[in-house]
Amino acid sequence: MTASELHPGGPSGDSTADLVAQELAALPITDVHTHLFDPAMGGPADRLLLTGIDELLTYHYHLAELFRVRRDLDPEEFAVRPRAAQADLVWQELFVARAPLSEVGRGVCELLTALGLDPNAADLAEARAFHRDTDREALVDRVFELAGLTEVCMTNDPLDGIERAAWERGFDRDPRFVAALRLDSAIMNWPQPVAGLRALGVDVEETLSERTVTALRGYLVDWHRRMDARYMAVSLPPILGYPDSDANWLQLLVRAVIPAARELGTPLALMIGVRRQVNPRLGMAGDGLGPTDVEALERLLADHQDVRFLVTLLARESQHALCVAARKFANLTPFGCWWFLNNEAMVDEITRMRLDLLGPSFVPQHSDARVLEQLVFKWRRSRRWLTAPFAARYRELAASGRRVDREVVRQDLTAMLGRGFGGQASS
Ligand code: HDL
Ligand code: ZN
Repeated sequence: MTASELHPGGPSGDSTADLVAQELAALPITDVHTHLFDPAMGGPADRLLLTGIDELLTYHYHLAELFRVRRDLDPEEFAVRPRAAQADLVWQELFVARAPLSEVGRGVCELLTALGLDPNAADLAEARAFHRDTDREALVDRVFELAGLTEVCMTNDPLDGIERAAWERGFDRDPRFVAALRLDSAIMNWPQPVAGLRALGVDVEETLSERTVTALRGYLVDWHRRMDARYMAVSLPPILGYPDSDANWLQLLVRAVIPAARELGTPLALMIGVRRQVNPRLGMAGDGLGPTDVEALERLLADHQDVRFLVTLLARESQHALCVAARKFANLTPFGCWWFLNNEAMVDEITRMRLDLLGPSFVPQHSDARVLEQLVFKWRRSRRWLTAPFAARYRELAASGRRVDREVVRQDLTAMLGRGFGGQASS
């Protein structure tokens, strides 16, 4: 990717800003969190690696917007329509009848143009023909090249039967798709996970006994090793409540998950702030957010300073406290502008805050992509949005007399957006 592709307006005339834009454009990036899958695991029919315009337009970000402009629609009735019919209606309502002004709407238009398709099309015939006529491996190659990515981290759940079948069948790994062991299904809403875990031979019981804790820790260690995972991750409600809360998931996090992370020497990603199903009628689009008790996170970090935590918070109002906590605890690496924060204003605000408080020791962004082609617009836009805060800081540094050259910029950006997840030594 070149800076001129990213910044159609051409060079800014500021040599430092242009240097940052060029290095960001050319940087091979590790995407630390996505919901994509190795192509060898399966495709749309298995609900694994999703591709194509119908999957793109039925992404839950678009559906939330559709129901706003079509309050007559019954989301439950809409959800059982054929996926192509859903996509047709999204295209008509959000892209034809009105301008797709939202972040994800503009993103799809940028994607279509990057793929040589017409964002002004009256219908989806051209986009569907392109998807039909494009070999999937070739599409993966094209998308990674257009997005400027080295690798993406998946979200892997052994308790998902379809995904587990792929692991049990075995497949030739594509090194561009890195495993990340996701824990929600194993520790949230206990004792719901018990039946699924026991079906896998994990000797847990309904009580949070030592037997349960030991068996769960063994499950995590075994599957992390089996997947050759890069880290473990879990999404959590806004309030941690540590250490006083008696929430089952907190007990399991402290007694089983953190010891497993320590045993594996692997980072633990905490994605905090989700209020699940604020509006259940909207399905995956029905989740909301809440501010996080960062002081409880600080206590968790303080009690486990030998474990490395990658943390992203969903509430804008919690971001400053997260940066301050990261100044107190080197085992905390803030990452990404997650979900409702993945837009120009929030990325700019949060990145400037992080650079000022932390220097180049955090992970600026991840995509959260659910459909392969989303990587193209999510990463082209993120690079554009990251250019201004980084350029401003390097420009000020240069103006102070400190040398700023291509090597130092490349080194910093690689540490932050490369395999090292923020440039700190792994735990
Ligand atoms: O829990 C998560 O990983 C979130 O990213 C959810 O999957 C959410 O639905 C999402 O896709 N956000 O972008
Ligand atoms: Zn996600």
